[in-house]
Amino acid sequence: MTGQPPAAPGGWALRPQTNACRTAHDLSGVWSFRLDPGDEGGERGWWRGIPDAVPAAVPGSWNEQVPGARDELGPAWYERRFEMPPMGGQQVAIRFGSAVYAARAWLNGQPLGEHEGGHLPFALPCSAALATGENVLVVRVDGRLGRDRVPPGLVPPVHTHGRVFHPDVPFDFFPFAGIHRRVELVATPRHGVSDLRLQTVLDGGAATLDAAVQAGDGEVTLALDGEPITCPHRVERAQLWHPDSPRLHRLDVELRRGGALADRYTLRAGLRTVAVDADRLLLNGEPVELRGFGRHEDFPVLGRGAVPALAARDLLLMRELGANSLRTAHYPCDEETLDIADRLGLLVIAETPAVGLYFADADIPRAAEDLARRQELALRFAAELIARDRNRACVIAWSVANEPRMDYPGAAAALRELCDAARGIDGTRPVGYATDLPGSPGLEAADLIFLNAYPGWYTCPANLGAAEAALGEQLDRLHGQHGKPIVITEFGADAIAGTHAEPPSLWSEEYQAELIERLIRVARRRPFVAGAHVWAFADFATAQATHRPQSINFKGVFTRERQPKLAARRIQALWRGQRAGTVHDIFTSRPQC
Ligand code: BDP
Repeated sequence: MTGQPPAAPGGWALRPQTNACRTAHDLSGVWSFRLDPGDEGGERGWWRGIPDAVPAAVPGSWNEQVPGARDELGPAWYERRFEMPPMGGQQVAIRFGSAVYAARAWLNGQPLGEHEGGHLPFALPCSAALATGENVLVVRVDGRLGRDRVPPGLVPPVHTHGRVFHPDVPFDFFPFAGIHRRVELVATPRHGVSDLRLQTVLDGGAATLDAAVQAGDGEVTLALDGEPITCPHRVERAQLWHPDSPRLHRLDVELRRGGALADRYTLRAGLRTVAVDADRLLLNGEPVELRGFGRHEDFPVLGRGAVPALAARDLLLMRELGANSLRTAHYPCDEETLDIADRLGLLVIAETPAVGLYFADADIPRAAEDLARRQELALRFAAELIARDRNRACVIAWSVANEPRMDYPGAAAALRELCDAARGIDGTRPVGYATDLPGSPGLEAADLIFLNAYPGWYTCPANLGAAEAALGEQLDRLHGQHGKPIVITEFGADAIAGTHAEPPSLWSEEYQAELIERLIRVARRRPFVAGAHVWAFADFATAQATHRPQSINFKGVFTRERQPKLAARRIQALWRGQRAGTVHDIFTSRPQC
């Protein structure tokens, strides 16, 4: 065992689990809910319990769930009553997988604490407030937008490509709000195992696993697949984790005091390395081609509420299409999605919630303060994401932002600070940010280039030949300038399912399929292009705008309900090297995993 990792932000680094030493009691279910657009619940004492509430599900966004709440961003109040399960005198906390955007919680009228930032977990210690009988947990969730938040809202249109949405967001997805992921009552031993960091090094056919464990006093022991090990531990003829064979090992960490078991933590670990070597992205020392999608967490009624069935469906469909990769755009995904990716061998680019960053605010009061605060939050959220996901085999790169406005002074320095901070916390994965402005300064700070490009849609629309040429030229230029691997993190076209046109024209399934196929072929002709992610896996809800019919972004290869468009079978044929099957084949062929 080498070294103690520094404490994770918030102390929640280890995901809850239930075993002989730990308990995670799921509080998901039907909670009570009430909007508070006038923000008067605090004065009225709703933290003791909310009057006149309606039932609402957690996890779930309130916007499509509660009638009349679609465009309401809060604040809103949630209440959950529960009997205390046996907790055996351990330290207890309430752990939220994600509340968007800011949350404050009380237990039995006592304040527990607060957390800012969606899509990332936080744990609020609650031992002192817990009652032996019925407990009343109240949570105030504020999803309102602001220039001092990340992602920001209420941004002047000059920073949003002139696009105006209602609600007023500078990003292209609906600002769903609510308690989006599992809430758990978590009991852990005092002075137990508090963090764990794994690292693999390869040497010929062998892998060396190192583990840094942070724990209270006592003797720490490790076991790999049930066999005691000491770290660094060399595995001869290692079965490496890879999309073709996503082998996961069971790693048990035990802490003993005076011979007695004081704590245990179990992790599924994959042995694999990721590196950038000149203009190649290497997985286990070999060049890898990322074939995949950007994926939003979005489904009718649920909004962004996490449901593992949806994640399983989506990731299984990705594998069916021959994909081996996804980007969690534009925020960290649910942890159960990563469980599935680990098992299916999907290579994940994990993105922070820093979408829509901008670096100037002429004529706006508090502009400098807001800018400084956005950067502080972007740094904090990157650290929280890495603390959560750093032991994941499936996570192969960090994306510290999506489409920051790199054409402003100060942007390059801010992105350098973000990339350096991520690399400083985790030196085992490449770091980058997805950019639509690769000609602006900033990419020097990235280990690889994540390029968002829309030839054939936003540029040279309806001109397939020009789109191919434009992408090819852009890729060659970027390669010449930077000599780094390029992943095309977004490209594609909107297609309204059922709209057909021959010859292919904008908004038709044929145009989308043809454009995607042609651009993938352009990318594949260039060995320095480490992959392409189609935008997007499925159609998703946006705020209202004149350029978003039905408030939907139709760039999905599947509809919002997960029905395939023509592009799905064309992509499957390309990526699986088969004749184009029928759409029916996508659903009936045997899983490839
Ligand atoms: C890209 C954004 C993505 C949008 C996409 C689009 O990164 O969030 O959904 O454009 O316009 O620039 O479809």
